[in-house]
Amino acid sequence: MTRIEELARRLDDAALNACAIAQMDPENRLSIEEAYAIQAASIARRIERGETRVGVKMGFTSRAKMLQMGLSDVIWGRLTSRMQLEEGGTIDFASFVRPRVEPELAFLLKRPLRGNVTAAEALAAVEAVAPALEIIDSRYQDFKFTLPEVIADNASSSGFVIGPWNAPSTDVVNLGLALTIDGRLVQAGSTAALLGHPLRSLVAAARLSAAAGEPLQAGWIVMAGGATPAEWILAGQHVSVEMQHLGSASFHVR
Ligand code: 0L1
Ligand code: MG
Repeated sequence: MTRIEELARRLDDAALNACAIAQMDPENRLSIEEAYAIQAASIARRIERGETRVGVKMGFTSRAKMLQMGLSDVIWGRLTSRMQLEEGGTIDFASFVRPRVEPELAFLLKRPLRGNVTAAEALAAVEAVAPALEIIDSRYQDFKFTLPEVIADNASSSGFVIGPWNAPSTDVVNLGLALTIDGRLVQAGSTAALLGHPLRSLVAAARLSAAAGEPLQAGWIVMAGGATPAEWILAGQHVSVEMQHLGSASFHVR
């Protein structure tokens, strides 16, 4: 087993068993390329277990967060079938290390999208848009990680819930949204937080996935990124996002 495969195995086991692991690279020696190779190898293990690839998640899509992390680009992760949770369904708190939730916008693609595309080309590939929730769950102890470590850890992605699909003609540039937990407003924001325009996130997804040799496919979902800071979630809670014009998505935590 190569070092990349060994690190991928550690992360895969941590996600599978909801058991945190120590940082693998506290001195920040892993390159970004190695980090994505570890991510790819850990997702390959899931595919070997029968999961299918269903799309891409974008991370650090708010300019403020990017600057805070000293980044000049977004990061991305891979979505698999097992990560998609039923809308309005129940998730098991014990199946996560220490989960958080963020409100997102999701795109469904009707045709492949690869490389350097314009916003108009990206929009022309969109079948539908939906309000969504991403469950993020860093597999590292005490939620401490470097940038390569979080990339290797599939950009902390753990699950996602998609609300109703809407026509792609819906203007998504500045939709108000409210994240509530047990009916209490915990975050309010706008889809404009996503790189100033959510389509920029889809354009970045097309560029980064193609560069990795895995161009976006028809039928794939692209989670465009968190529109507000993430919130911790606990067993017993009901989590919901309501997005202007698009509807809502929710789940319970058992
Ligand atoms: O924006 C994202 O979805 C990436 C989150 C990765 C960092 C974290 O675990 O908060
Ligand atoms: Mg996210």
